[in-house]
Parts: sequence; C-alpha cells; structure tokens
Amino acid sequence: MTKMRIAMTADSNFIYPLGVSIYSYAVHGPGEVEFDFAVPSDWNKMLLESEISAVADLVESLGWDFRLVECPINAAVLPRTLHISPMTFVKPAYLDACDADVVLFLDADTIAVDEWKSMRESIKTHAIAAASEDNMRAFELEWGSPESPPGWYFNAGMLVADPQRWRNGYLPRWRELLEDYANLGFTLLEQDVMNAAILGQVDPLPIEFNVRPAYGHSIKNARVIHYAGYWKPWLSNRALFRSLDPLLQESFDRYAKAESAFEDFLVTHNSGSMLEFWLESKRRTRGRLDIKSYKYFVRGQLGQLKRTILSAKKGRT
Ligand SMILES: [Mn+2]
Repeated sequence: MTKMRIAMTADSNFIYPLGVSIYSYAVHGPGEVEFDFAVPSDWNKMLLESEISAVADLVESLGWDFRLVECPINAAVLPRTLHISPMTFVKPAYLDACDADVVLFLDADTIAVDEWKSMRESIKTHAIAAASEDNMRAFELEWGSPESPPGWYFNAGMLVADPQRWRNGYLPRWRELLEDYANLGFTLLEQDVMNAAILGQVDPLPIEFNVRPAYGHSIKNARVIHYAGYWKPWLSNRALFRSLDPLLQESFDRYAKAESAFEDFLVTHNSGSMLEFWLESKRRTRGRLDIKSYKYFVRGQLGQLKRTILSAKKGRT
C-alpha cells in the first residue's frame, strides 16, 4: 500500500497549535505517512528556520516522513483577516505543484480525536472532497446559479484532494480570482477563492471529519474537531473559557487533553531540546504571563460588541 500523504502549513504564530495537531493525528492514525510542510516561496518572512526544523524533528520522531515543500506563491503580501494569516493561500498553491495521487490538506486549528484516515475514501469524482460550510448563502447566491441547492460552499479546513484533477480544472482560474481578490469582494481568503473557482463541484466529506463547535456542531461523534472561528483554545484563559457556551467549553476541554497528551509524549520521548522548544513556543504564543492570551480575549469581546451594535443598527433600518 502506498503511504498516505498529508500536508499542513503554519506561520510562526501557528507553530505551537501545529505541533499539538500533528501529534493528535499521529495518535489517532497509526501507520505510514508522508508529511509535507507546505510553505510559500517567501516563507522566511513568516517562519523561522528553527521552527521548520522543530516540526521536522517532531514529525520524524512520530515515525513519519518529513518534507519541506516550497509552494509557488508569495504569501506575505496577500490579504489577511484579523485572525487568519495569508499563509493559508499555500493550500491551493500546494495543489498546483503536488505530485501525490491523493493528499489530505489539514488545518492546524484541528485535532484528531478518533480514526481519521478513512476520510481519504471520500474523494470520488471531483478534485476536492470537503464538508459543507454553514451560513454562506449570500456567497452562494452571488456566485452560483439560482437553481443550485444551498450548501455547496465548502469549508476548506479539512480537504481531500486529487491534485491532478485540481490542476486540470482550476489552475489558471483560482489565480485569476486571487489577482482580483479585493474587487470581487472576497473576505475569507483561500476558502472564498477556492469556492469561487470550484462552484460546488466537490465530493461530500462526512461532517465527523470536520466538526466545528463554533458553528454549533456537537463533538459527540467527531473524528476531527476544527476550531474554526475567532476563538482558539491554545489562547484560552479562565475569563475566556467562562464566556463560552457549553459546547465550546467541552471542545476546549478536548483540546486541553490533546495538549497534555502531546506534553506527556515530549517528556517521555526523552529529548530535552524538543520538549524545551515546544514549551517555549507555547509560552511565546500566549505571551509573558499569558498577556497575549488576555489581549486576544479583550479584542474578541470588543469585536463581538461591535458586531452586536452593527446588527442592531441594521435591524432598525
Ligand atoms: Mn481552520
């Protein structure tokens, strides 16, 4: 049997969650894997060499093959959102160049909590298999035909892809759309661009491979939990946790378990430098005395307040 190919990406801010995520996939998907760390051509503006080698060490210590794959795109200059890095544009750029028959591209804000490799079987006839995204009707009406049934907009966090079909169908198209990103009114980075290129021609991915608690999905039968949305569990603190609804709290608890399992592995793996790197990267992510984590909480609360006021104003007019 050929090895399973998986690809992920992260900038410096996402290195720590990338480590937690990789470890969770290794625990719940034993067997051989070729891991591609997909980075843009200008990766040195967004990542340190020491971070790449730490990811390589982790991946290899889990028994997986590691490759650094420089994808044909300059990401640092591309659009971003308040909490999503332009690094995510390497996803389609990676597919432009990937030599595997099938690849799983996994977001770093996901953790596996059960067997996940069977998601590979979801790809049947299309270039991409992905789960449907909620609440994207406005985009669907703007881009799709009026007859196309709702729910064709997909979430790009968990993808199974056939790179050859991708290149045949969408290679010039997605780059044209990206060129015109601002004029076309896109907001959700590579996900909007990929959806506007593909227009619903995807194979369905069962939701258990992309459970998003922020959108109200129960984690009961989850194989993969996706911390989509603003609130990220690795930046959580007591105040933030208390402000969440019970479903999100439960999913944050699951993340905390994945983090401790990762730490236990690092401790017993008996490599002092690896443990030190990941503990330090956690500290860096959260800031000294968790200060970044608290700033993030306040910024998120203010953002929510602003949205509430705006929608109340809208409601009145
Ligand atoms: Mn995500």
